[in-house]
Amino acid sequence: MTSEERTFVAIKPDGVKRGIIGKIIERFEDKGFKIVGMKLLQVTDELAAKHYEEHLGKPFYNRLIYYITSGPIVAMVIEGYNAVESVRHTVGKTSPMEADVGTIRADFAQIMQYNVVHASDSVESANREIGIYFKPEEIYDNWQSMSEIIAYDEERYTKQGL
Ligand code: FUP
Repeated sequence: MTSEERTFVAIKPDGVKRGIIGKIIERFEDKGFKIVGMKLLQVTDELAAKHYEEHLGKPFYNRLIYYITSGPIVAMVIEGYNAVESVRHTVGKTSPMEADVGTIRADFAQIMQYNVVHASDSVESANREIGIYFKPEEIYDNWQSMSEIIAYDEERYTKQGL
């Protein structure tokens, strides 16, 4: 069974600085996900601490905060079927060396410290992260994406016994 979900994605400062925002967004659009929120913003130390609170105290924490605040990010809310897992699959493993070829991290990054993109790892994290970066009125979902057209077709076919 699949379910409609929302997840939080960010193109990190290295992605913005390298000028590959368009290429990364293209991966999500090509997959058929629906982008319902998107903005360029500078992450403050306070915001970074909230986002990465689970990593507080880890050896890489300070560098992680330094990196995520080193320039603007593109924050997105993405909707789709099993969006959390599916987006993570599209993004690839944390380390670009281990990520499968064809994933964003494998194709655009070399090392874990600069892995270009963030994606929520659970529905709970997604809700928390969306809440940190977006106000409800900054999310626009009153339009039909391909996934919704697919869902509509699916419902129609099922009803018709096809
Ligand atoms: P992910 O969910 O794949 O983004 O990975 P994590 O939440 O485990 O880690 C968040 C970020 O911390 C990663 F994107 C990169 C960085 N990190 C390190 O720099 N070193 C580590 O050992 C683990 C993570």
